[in-house]
Amino acid sequence: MRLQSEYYVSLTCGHRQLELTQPVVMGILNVTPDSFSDGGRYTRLDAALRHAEQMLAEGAVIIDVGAESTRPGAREIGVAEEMDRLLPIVEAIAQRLDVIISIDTSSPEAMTAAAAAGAGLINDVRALRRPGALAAAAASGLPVCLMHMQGEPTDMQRAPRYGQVIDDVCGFLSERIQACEAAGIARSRLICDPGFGFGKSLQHNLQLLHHFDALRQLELPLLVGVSRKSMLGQVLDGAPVNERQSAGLAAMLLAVERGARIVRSHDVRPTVDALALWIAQEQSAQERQAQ
Ligand code: 7PM
Repeated sequence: MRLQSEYYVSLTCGHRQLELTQPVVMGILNVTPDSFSDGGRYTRLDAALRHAEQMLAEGAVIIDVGAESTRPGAREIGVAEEMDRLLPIVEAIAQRLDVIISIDTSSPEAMTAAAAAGAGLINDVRALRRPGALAAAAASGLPVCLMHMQGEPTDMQRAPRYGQVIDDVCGFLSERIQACEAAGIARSRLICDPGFGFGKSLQHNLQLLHHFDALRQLELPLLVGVSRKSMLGQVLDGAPVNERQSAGLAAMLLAVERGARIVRSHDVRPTVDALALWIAQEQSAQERQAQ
């Protein structure tokens, strides 16, 4: 197995470069909604900064900041509220930390404002399907992660259906890649993600994991997000979120073995450690081959 020289291995994220010659970790920053934060704006910002700082120290290369809840069945929050939560945090991290900031958003207004505030990557679970999103992402100049989702978070887990899940997901992503290119977003700016848990049954998720290597035909860097997801709980006979870490690491590593190069995770340190093992065995094999 060689490193994926057939893919674009370096993306320009604003004034930072994302090198994907080895798998990297995207740490998930939880942005607490106002209602759950007792100390108000400053406390919330301070907590977010500390969390970002810790993930950076643990080896995260990207920090993913999301304010809109994509939780199955969640209510949709307005753009104003989303920007209100997102922008101060993006600004604060950009000013203080040497890290690529990813924004988990579908709204064109948030993309434009976050890019101006110092974000380096757009992560859209709706793959730029909202009106104006293609144009906003194109104008930002930033790379974009296109994720597959069937339905909307409010109803996506009701009765997900596919012909062949891997073919349907690949077909959808191909169509979105074409839409991006038509809108002036070069292929060299794109990342793809099958969207584990987004309009998928357990069987769909397991098939996607097993056939993750089929996504390589897209010839773009691949992102995997399985951290703490309910598919892990289902495999573990209903294990709660705080007992899913080991299974999450196993799923992550299977995806990496099959081609994933960005790993989205809540648990940065354990993910970095698991990847260190994968990277070491990969390099060992390459050195032997070079001899
Ligand atoms: C509740 C349930 C809260 C699920 C949050 C979620 C992905 C993502 C999310 C992913 C990419 C989560 C999800 N998941 N972006 N945003 N890929 N690119 O589990 O898998 O974090 S939100």
